[in-house]
Amino acid sequence: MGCQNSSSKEVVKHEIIKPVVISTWNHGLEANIEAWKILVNGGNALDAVEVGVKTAEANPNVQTVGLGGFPDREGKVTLDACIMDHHSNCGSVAFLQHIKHPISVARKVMEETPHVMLVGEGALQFALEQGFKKENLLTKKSKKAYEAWLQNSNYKPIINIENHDTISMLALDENGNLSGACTTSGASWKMHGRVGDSPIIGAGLFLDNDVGAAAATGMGEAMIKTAGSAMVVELMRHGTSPEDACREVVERIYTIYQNTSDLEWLQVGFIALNKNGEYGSYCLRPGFNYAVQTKSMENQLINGKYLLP
Ligand code: SD4
Repeated sequence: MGCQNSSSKEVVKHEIIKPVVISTWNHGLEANIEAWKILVNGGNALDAVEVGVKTAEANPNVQTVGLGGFPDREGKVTLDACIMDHHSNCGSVAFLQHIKHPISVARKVMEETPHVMLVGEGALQFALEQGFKKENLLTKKSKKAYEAWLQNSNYKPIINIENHDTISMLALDENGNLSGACTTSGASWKMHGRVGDSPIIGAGLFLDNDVGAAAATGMGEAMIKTAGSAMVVELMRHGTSPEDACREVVERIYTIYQNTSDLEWLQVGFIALNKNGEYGSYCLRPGFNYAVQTKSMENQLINGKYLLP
């Protein structure tokens, strides 16, 4: 009898759209192109996100990621990155100097060590042991910008400009597996030693292969205070759509900051991708965009919906 009851229930099956890749900001377009080459040939999401975000790390004109990143207030380029795969394996580096591809060091932390996170000198030592090359990441262009900033030494981020450009990427591969990557030189002119959300699993990036993935950009302190990316995934677990899940966490951040002076310059944005290949985004203020490519849609930029006018 019980069988009859259950068989009479309509089973709603979602068509799963895959592969899909989604990444933050304009440079997400170029990153998606490289990731897509892997995804469309049946490659895995982990390789796709690593290769994808490396384009921004290597590009000296992207001044908030990798080579050419804006330095901290002491003139040092310090990088944060993390990566996570469909088995919930993850690796992370923070406050890493002199290495152009922190995302690849993060992957090595994941694959070659019993740990999740290495920071500072220890992360650099590990990278060198793994064969990464020590380089000067402070380009002439970023040095000039730093010297101009030194004139006033005013630490007041400009929305969507100075804190613009962390690359976070999420991918769902042909096998239905998710991975994510996040890499940045962090908030420009930050205090020496400051670490943002980008290398922190749960804040800048999180995924659960049964549910979906989420990643962030913007003022990292806000994502850390809310465990932002983990919360987006948790909301999706309970059936919330990717966009609504991102919006709910942005609203929580707004609630925390609404009566503070920091609100004036605060920007945060999330991207999310669920197991069915549905994606979405939400940010605090206009100006945030992200790039998406799916099997049925060409690589393109989409403006994030926002909370405040
Ligand atoms: C940070 N979340 O270090 C990074 C900055 C960022 O787009 O995302 N910029 O706080």
